[in-house]
Amino acid sequence: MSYVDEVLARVKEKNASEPEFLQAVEEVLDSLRPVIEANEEKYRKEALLERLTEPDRQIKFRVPWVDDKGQVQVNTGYRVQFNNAIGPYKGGLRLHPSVNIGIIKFLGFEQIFKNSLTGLPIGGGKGGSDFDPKGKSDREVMAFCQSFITELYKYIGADVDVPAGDIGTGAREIGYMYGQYKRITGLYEGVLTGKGLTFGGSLARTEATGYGLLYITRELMKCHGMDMKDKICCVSGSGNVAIYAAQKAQQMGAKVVTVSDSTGWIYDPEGIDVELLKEVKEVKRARLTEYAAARKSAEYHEGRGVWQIKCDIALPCATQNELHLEDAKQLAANGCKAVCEGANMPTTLEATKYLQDNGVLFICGKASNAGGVATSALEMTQNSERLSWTFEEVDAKLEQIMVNIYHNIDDAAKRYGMEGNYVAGANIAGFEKVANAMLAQGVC
Ligand code: NDP
Ligand code: 2IT
Repeated sequence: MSYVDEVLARVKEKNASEPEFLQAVEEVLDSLRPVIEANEEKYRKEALLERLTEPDRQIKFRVPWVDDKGQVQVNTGYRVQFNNAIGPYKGGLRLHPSVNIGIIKFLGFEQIFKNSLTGLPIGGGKGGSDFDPKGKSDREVMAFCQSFITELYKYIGADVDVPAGDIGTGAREIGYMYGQYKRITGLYEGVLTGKGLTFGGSLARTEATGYGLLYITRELMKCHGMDMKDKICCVSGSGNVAIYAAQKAQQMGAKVVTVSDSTGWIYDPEGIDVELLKEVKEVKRARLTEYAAARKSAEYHEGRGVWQIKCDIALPCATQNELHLEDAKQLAANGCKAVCEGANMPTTLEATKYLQDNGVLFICGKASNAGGVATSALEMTQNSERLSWTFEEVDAKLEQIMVNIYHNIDDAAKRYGMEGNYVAGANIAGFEKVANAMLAQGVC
């Protein structure tokens, strides 16, 4: 049995109840086959893949807090510190009722390769809780965040592990967490990213994931003889990533005709009104029905359905496994030219394969959504040097990082005879640096 198959079998046996983690590992190890085969004996002796697929540590804790009725609530908190071969653990905190250890492990595992692709010195980690911020008052969210950090502060630090936002965690939550960390430790340090601009946050971090997604998409299109002008884009989600992806796509001359949330989706043939969307989602924290109510050209549909709409470019920006095989078939049949992931692992393995086999350009999230964490690393740099850069400076660095990622993953795929397979390219390019660092640091 090949070394990859041996490790895959072992990982499946050990983590049988964690389907998302297994999906992420399978995708990565499958595409690393040619790299591993070229060094099979050495890597097996070093147990490189076993070490890579086993987190450095998993922290799980109780998060008690008091709701507005005086009732004590209890959630579960997690932080998975996966790999720090190339830098301190870095990755977001997800607050969503679906959070469990398998979800956090899949996200932490992906983060290792994504962070490596940024070219910046950050390792992989992820955390979160099954707390649902929806419908909670600001005071309840603060109570939760303070309790969460009262335990997590022991394990994080500017040179140790630097959490940030993800689903359900935005500027409000990071602010409450930062305040509590500072209060307990007395330290004013860059321990979290995505902070407010008055206390160490970086300009352009809010926009970075969505903007970065469009910078890499434009480079992909350009390298295939196409531009963004007048391209029809379908975006899913309507949170941080989706909003700024839609904004940058429109700035590039494309037309974004859909967005979605967990209850329904919007088709707006005249193009999404991003300012209205921001008002509904960022200010009012309301449902998309409010967007439809305020805009004549918009149709609201219950359930899921954005991938039925004919488009040139599809940008899944909501959550994992939201683009299925039947969606991939519909997109390809509608002449979609490119799918670039804004979310983490939004496309199922079968859907990815179908797109790749049917001539649809496909960039996986660990490459195409890396702009968020890359800009977090730029926030860390600014915090360390106690300076803040202009929006233009950060944005220009972000764009360069995304263009570099495209060329690195393209080159890596070509080196192994898989031209155009950007999934393999991303996994290989991300892996090479981490593997070299792990081997150089000895058995640890
Ligand atoms: P937000 O919480 O800001 O927005 C999430 C959006 O996705 C909302 O519209 C939400 O709808 C929808 N959504 C969430 N869960 C589900 C679900 N189970 N089914 C259907 N819709 C769902 O999160 P972000 O925009 O920050 O994150 C979106 C994706 O991008 C995630 O995969 C995240 O991991 C990834 N990502 C985020 C980065 C960042 O910097 N924020 C960086 C890189 C990747 P509703 O409001 O109804 O829940
Ligand atoms: O998935 C991700 O890359 C993020 N949620 C951002 C992580 C970060 O540390 O900025």
